[in-house]
Amino acid sequence: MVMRRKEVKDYGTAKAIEGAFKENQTCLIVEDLVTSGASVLETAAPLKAVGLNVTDAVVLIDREQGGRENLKESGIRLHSMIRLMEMVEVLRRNGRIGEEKEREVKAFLEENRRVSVPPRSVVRVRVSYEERGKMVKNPTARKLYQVMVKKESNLCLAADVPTAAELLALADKVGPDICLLKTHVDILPDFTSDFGSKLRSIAEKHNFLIFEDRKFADIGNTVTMQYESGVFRILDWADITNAHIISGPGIVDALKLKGLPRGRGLLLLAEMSSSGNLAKGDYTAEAVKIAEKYPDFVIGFISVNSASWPGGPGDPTLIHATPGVQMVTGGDALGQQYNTPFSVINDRGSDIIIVGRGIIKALDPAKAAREYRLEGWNAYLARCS
Ligand code: 5BU
Repeated sequence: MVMRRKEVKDYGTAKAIEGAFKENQTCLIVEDLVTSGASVLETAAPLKAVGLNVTDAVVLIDREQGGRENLKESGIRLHSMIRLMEMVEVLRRNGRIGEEKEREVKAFLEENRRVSVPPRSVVRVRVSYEERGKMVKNPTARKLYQVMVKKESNLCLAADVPTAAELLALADKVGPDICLLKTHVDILPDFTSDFGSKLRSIAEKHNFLIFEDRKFADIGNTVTMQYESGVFRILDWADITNAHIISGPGIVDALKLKGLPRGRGLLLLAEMSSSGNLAKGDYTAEAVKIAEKYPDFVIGFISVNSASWPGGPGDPTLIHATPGVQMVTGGDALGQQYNTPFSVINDRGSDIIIVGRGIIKALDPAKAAREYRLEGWNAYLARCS
């Protein structure tokens, strides 16, 4: 028997899941009743995060408002003792309610056949960054959560400036306000082999992590070489990198082979911000499935609107980072689409805002970074309250 704590306290065991269990054991969820299935999904997420298999839930009453279907989409079979309509029929047969009440309930169920999992409530009940940091296995993910809490920042700077020299200068300027700095190292004409160590010392000075947005996409064998060697030697200096899942889970095995011994973390591209992109529906769902199989190495997703996924942003140990963020909604001439920090964090289920031109093109990038940090953090506080 395991028990899920609603709140993780700093004292005591500081664990979200208590009980005697081993990884890969199967855990049955028992609830009193189910409506949309949101509550069962909230219970399932931390259980899955600690390595338990969750395939079935038993409830007393199925209120027949989409819970069965919503749970099935998340791989959980629902078993109910009685369905709401059966209960009404029994009550009616035994004279406990009249025909009119029976008709009323039937009409209500007709109208509410499929209540989707309420995304906002799923987002709201997600545990704090601090608590999530205590649940994760991967050391880079743990450090990222700690940095976010300490600096009150869920801001990632997309440092897409023209040269390495400018990037390093910018990193030093905005460093105090960011939890993460994202690079595209292949755009830097003055890249030299000491770039990584220089950036790492700035990261240490200001306490942020480094994310190379490499978007690996090849077969496993090739990405091991792309990650570890070549001119850029990404593995040596980037705490986090990311990968498409287009080539299948072998890409994760390969990156994990090199990255895990160094304590690195990987984000999977579950969605993209550009208009007309193909990362949606089944593709996104597959990214989630793959992520759940590698809790020690996959630390989360690039996502855009995980609140709309079946089951919402899901597993609270997985972090969501979202590009396409500016103070006002809109886009650029080449397909980029922007949402505001508040909507990304509060409505769309994300944890980290990734901001590029909103900061680097500002007259005072350090001031702009501070403003984005405050917007992002306040949105997080609003979501937690
Ligand atoms: P912008 O200047 O804020 O639009 O920069 C966004 C950054 O995020 C840029 O480095 C992109 O390469 C990156 N990005 C993105 O915009 N959309 C995506 O779906 C992914 C990455 Br994945």
